[in-house]
Amino acid sequence: MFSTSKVLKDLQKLSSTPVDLPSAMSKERIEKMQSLNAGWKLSYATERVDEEVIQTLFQLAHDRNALDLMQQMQLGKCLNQIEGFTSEKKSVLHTATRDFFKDQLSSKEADSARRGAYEEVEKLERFVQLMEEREWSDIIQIGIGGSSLGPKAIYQSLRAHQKKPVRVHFLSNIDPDSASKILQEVHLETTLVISVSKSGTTLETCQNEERIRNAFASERIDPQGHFLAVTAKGSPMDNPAHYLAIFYIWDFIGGRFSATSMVGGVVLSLALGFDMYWKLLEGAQAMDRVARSSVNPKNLPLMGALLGIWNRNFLHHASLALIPYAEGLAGFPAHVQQLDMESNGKQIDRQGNFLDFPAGEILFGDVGTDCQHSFFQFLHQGCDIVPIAFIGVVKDQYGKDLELEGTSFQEKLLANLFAQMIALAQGQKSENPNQLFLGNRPSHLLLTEVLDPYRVGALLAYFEHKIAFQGFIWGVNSFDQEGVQLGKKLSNQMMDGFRCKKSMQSFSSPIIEACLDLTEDFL
Ligand code: G6Q
Repeated sequence: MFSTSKVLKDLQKLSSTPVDLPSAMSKERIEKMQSLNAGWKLSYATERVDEEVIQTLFQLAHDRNALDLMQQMQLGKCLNQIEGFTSEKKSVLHTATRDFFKDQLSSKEADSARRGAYEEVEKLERFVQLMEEREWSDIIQIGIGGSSLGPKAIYQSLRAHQKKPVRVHFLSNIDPDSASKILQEVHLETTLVISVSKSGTTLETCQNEERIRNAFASERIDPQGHFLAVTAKGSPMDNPAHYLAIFYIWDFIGGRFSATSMVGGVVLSLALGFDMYWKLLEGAQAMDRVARSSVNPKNLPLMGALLGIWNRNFLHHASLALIPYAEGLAGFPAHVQQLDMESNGKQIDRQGNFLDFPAGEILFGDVGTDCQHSFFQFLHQGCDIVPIAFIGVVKDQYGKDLELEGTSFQEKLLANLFAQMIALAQGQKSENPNQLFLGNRPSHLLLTEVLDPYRVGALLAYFEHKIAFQGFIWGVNSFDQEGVQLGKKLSNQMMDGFRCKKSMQSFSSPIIEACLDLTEDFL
């Protein structure tokens, strides 16, 4: 197990005297503790680490075969499994959905996955050309979880580059108001609907598709030329009679890791253009190569993973705040929250043993500077220390920045970002306890030039690999999500309960009856 290794003892010893940031911060430290790759610079001078800690964390990565497992993952080895128990038993090949550029990986599994993925990409390119003739006012992507969050985050991050006037809506929730709101905004005559569900059975997606089809019917519009599907071959949704076109994804691509597959590809290509999607894939693949390259600071996702493990397991901080100082990245905290918490929110290792250390982290976030005016009080002076992953961008996206009082808005944004990092790290001495900042609140920064598809692709893959590395090092299976099943099962029983109530039948369980009775006073 993780906690019996020698390197763990070394790290535990080092963690008893972590770097004191208020005294350690210096120009040299900031200049030294940075690393640039795939368009992104990682600056980690404001983490409570020194060279010895970094080297020992690298030793941990070596001992836990992190790089080897990353290579095996990208080659298609079966890594999504719990040995000796019923589990998904699949390879994890989301990287094959973009392995079309330099230094392609070769194995039977990776080659066949890449071939299949490339066929879909070619089909999509042809389809987008055909669609050029049609003027869509609205696109609705119906899908939830992994079939929504990643594509939505990417779309938002690149919307500034959108040339066509089409409006894009993401419909995920079973809340009736979600569909009602979108239906109020769209012109159905010129609306294209993309239903995205790998399984083709997800309640929210199937019911929302039905709801939108009903809306077409009530306006007497033939839905035939309006609906596309993205699903797995042979799923209940794989029905050509229902859709203008169907694009495929595969079982070895986990939902939350599927943003670069057709799950994101169709909506991004139709809204932003195929070229943008292609560049996104190129950026993601550049980070895939970085992730399997070496154990050193150049491997940005590995560095991010190790810094997180240092904070989580040795400095005992359970949370991580993800704060992009970029409006375009507003959807990233929600997407990375799913990636991180669904992947590593696990209590057992890959052999089925209970962990004797905590894995995963509580991830939340929002864009700066807005959140400086909301939850940053807690981050500066709260009783718990919350490490922060900042994201910064040097140039604005729209090219319409304005200089006022000697600084541009972008400079003001960056000034705030740097100020937060330094304030959290260095703190402030004061006689007045209310104005005392203890400092030693760790953070790191991912910085890039501008949000373009290449860099957004690289950022997306950075988080995918950071989280996979942490899972490899903790020894958990980051690629399943059994934890969501129990709630699903019970919600089906609750729905049966509602049916029984309406038809005055008796309930199968008094607890279900009592839950449904909670609504009585409001009906
Ligand atoms: C992600 C999960 C989950 C999944 C949704 C949608 O890794 O598997 O969030 O993406 O439940 O599933 P479908 O695509 O099958 O509808």
